[in-house]
Amino acid sequence: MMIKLLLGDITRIEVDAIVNAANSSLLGGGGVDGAIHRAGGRAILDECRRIVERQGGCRTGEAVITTAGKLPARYVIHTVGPVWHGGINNEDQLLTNAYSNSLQLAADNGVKTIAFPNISTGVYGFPKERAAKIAIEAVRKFLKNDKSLREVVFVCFDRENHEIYERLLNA
Ligand code: AR6
Repeated sequence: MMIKLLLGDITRIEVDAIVNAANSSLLGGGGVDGAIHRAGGRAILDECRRIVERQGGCRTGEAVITTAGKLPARYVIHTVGPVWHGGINNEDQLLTNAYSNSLQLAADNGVKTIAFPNISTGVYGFPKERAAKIAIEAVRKFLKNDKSLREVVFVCFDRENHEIYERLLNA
């Protein structure tokens, strides 16, 4: 199958690209963002800085690509999910965009295998089940029209997200 589910740390996954749940500054933070920068080393931040100089960061729902530094992956795709404000701020669409723009950027860079964390479901407070439905739907829709990607891995860090994805993917 093209869609895989894992429980664990995304910095250890051997795929062409891992996706980072970043913020608009692209200059690092906590959660998965912190873990990726810590494990990948300076090279990632250096490239993020150059992107910031060039285009002034990354807007919500958009994505940029950098080296993965010392990580087993080749690239990190940094995307910015929406902060949850109760659903009145176009959060669903912005989360869809974060997934689909990451996938498009991956395909444009020859990526065959890609791993996603559960974007926006940590500090940004997006309801987990709602986010999982959006993630799965965005990935399935993209894979229908794209023949270059071979594998998409959802990497859950917490059991609750893992159980939600397991149920939704098997439904
Ligand atoms: N591998 C996989 N998933 C992880 C890892 C890991 N090593 N560490 C955490 N997660 P969050 P957000 C999961 O808060 O909600 C940052 O400060 C975590 O359990 O990392 O999009 C950024 O700089 C959760 O399910 O990202 C932004 O400011 C998921 O990753 C802000 O947080 C996302 O949680 C973005 O918030």
